[in-house]
Amino acid sequence: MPTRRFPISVAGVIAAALVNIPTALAQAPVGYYASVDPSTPATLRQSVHAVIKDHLRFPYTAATTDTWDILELADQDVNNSAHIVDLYKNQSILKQGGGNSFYNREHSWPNSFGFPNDGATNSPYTDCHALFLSDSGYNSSRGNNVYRGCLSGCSEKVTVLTNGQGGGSGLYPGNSNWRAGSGATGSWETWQRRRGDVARALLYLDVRYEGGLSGSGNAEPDLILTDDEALIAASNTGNNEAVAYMGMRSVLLQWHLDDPVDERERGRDNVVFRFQANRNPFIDHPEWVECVFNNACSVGTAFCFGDGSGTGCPCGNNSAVGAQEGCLNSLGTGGKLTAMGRASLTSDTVVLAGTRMPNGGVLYFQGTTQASLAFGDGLLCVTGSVVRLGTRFNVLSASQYPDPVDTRISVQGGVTATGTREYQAWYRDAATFCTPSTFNLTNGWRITWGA
Ligand SMILES: [Ca+2]
Ligand SMILES: [Ca+2]
Repeated sequence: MPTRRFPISVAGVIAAALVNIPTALAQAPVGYYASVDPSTPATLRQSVHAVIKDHLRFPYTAATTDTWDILELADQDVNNSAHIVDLYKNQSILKQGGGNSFYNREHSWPNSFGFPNDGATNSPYTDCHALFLSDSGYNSSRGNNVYRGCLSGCSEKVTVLTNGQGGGSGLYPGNSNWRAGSGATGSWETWQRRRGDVARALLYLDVRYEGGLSGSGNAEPDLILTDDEALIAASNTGNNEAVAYMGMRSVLLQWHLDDPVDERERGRDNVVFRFQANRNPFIDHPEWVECVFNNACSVGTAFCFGDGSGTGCPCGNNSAVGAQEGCLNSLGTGGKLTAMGRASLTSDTVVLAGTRMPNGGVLYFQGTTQASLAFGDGLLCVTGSVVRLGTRFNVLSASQYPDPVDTRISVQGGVTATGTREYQAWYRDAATFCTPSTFNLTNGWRITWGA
């Protein structure tokens, strides 16, 4: 009977997947983002700001640990610890240990737009999440130009082939940077492998700096990304400002998608975290960009609820009507699956998030058909052609797939054409609860993949 064949095949996929549950590769410390509330753009922005504000500020230049020390580690050549690789030219250069004629410190958000006067209370000036070592000549060419694509009459600033990236010239856009004009009406188009890095640096600044006073009572600017050239131009006053603008916002959001987070950028974030004790949330959670900056805090739709509205739960363990979660588990909660990010096959940032489950093994999987069949202590909502995405271990009753180091869902799930896929999470539940089975499931979640 076909209705029986599907659960058995799914059970086989699940059993095979749980032979080895890998330990999650450490990125953010466990619990670092535990207080974050992703319900709405406002709650996510506010709660992320609360996590990353009041970082440990290091001086720009000093005999003690300063930004040179931090940046020479953050921008260290991954294949040569005696060298750095600069942001715009991508050249590997022997570390100089401080002021030199080869490279200097690039404020990706030009400090003249809002925070030009360095001082012990001016945190953005020395914030290493947004400072990069740059070839001095290229830094000078970038000047105060806003980040955006070449408008017209641009000059090329080529990259050097280093560690398999960069090199070549003459063909737009190639691996080159392109510049024209100056300031708010000018443009600097960062080359393709680093444009996501500068985008996420500026997205970080927008959320890190929200005005008001720091925990130690110092005034901080509210830094805001915009596409409004007049607002950007008006921010270049020569003084520290209460509110300042930079752009272009829409371009940076596209650059974030064009150049996904990679191991090098994660390593950079980890180095800065070691010193400043705050992280760039958009490196750890690229999917949050959709919520904070594009007002899209959910992607897809929930289905197959353990609330008795469809198939009843196996032992009457129905969850509350309207909760849109799975059947109740041994914690007395229903496992809940949601998703956030961009469901695009060319720039996939989707993350599946599971909550309200016991701390134990969990498997995120994909299928092609919606179902609603009693299975273990819950309901199987997803059948058809089933693909294992990844196994996790719930911590604080929650987990997600993918983590930053994992393969994207669309790739792992082999989604090669636009259309819908169905998702669910299977997790360990106590044998003494409900049926003798040791597992339960969340609600189902449908995602429609676009180009
Ligand atoms: Ca990059
Ligand atoms: Ca802000």
